[in-house]
Amino acid sequence: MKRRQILQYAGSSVAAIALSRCSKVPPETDLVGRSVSQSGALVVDLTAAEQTLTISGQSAQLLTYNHQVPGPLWEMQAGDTVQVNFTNHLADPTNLHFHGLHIPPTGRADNVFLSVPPGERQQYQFVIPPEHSGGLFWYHPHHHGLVAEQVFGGLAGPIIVRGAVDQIPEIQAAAESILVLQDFDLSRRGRRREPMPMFRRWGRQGDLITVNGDRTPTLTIPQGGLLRLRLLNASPSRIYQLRLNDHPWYLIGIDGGTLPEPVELTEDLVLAPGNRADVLVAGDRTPGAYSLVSLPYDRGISDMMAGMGHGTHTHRQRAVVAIAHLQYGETIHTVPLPSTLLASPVLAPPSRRREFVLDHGIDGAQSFLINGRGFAHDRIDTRVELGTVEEWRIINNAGMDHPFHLHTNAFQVIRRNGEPVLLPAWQDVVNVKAYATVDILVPFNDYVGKTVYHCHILDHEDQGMMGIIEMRQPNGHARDI
Ligand SMILES: [Cu+2]
Repeated sequence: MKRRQILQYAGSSVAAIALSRCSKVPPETDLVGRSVSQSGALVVDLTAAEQTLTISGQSAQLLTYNHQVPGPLWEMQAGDTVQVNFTNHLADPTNLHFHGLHIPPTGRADNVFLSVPPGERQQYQFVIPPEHSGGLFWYHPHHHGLVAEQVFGGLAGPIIVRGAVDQIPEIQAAAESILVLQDFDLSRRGRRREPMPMFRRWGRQGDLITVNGDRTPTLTIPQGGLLRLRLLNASPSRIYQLRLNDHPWYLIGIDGGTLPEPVELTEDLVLAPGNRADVLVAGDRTPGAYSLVSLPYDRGISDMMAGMGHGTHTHRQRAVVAIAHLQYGETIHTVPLPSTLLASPVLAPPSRRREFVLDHGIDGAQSFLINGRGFAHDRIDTRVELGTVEEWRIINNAGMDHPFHLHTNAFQVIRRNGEPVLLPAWQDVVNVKAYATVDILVPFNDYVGKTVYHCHILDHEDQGMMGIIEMRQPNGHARDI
């Protein structure tokens, strides 16, 4: 990857472009690999191919979108029409999932049941609803059985939807950086290493952590202004525990949703695979340099490995990794923290409650289970009616974290281990820690058809921790809980 490409997200300020008349914005705003919708439409070509490129200063043979890792940023407005002309130049079949977008799960939209064979093309097309939440989303392969391998090869790209949150004046005036976190396991010659069987089972991880395909970018906090950090965990298994040393930061949204008000992060920010975080850093402290670091997070794998005679974590897995350096820069625009953000829509009472029990079975292709069953293409596990709200209890009966992800409809996390969540966020991935329980409210709106819910440790998904949900028009039968 060229340096110019690496810098396309970090250090460049997307929102600051609009303020260029009064700011010191890097002149290069038309960035390589960034596509912005025009006149309500975004049309992009996207090709997946294996390629040798430079990542984090070393040569690596990776799986790329349009010859880069991560893939190009797509930026669109709520209400836009999107067309992706996709070509598969990989050696295996693949497809695309538009993670977090509230769009149809059928046809040529967010249809994970499509398969694009090697050498073939597939055109994807959908409309982002006008009321769609503004947020950071992403695209990645979702071909069952190959998902972990392809995402671990590098296939992931960020999507920005501009919506109501982006109209908040303070947010509009903030500088903005998008940070795509990935990890890789490369040989000295830059080849992707085959994961050890234990890592393939419990979730592959690599020691090389990259941010937008590079290592530890330097970001600028405008003095007296705001830096909006938008983080995406695009790793297949790694859970990041992030800390901004010696400087406050404020969460304004998780995944594709926005909180009612900024919340100071008094604990570390934990991002499971697929999670995003929208965070503000206010430049109101002593100007200086601050570091955003990733701390070791044990998702239960060390116990699993030790229990199976594979020892504990290696030294490198215990290391604290610098994700980004933040330094104060010139005042672009004096901007205070916004006091309020967006009110959360009020949900109807749930019409049905369900339980989803996550557990491990015996070794084999279907050893990760939901409600005792591994994934089957031809079985509908859950049927829901459009226009209803359901309350789901996700129960993790295993000694390892399982981040639960639902396609098409975001949900609100209302309880953890029976304790109410004070400021329920809208999210599409919720990490359910070992032996923990999480309750969520899911409104099923707008779209009928089949889609999936699954663990976002992608090896677990590939090994069966996924179910099919069918959303149908109401059949007229009332249901009590
Ligand atoms: Cu899992």
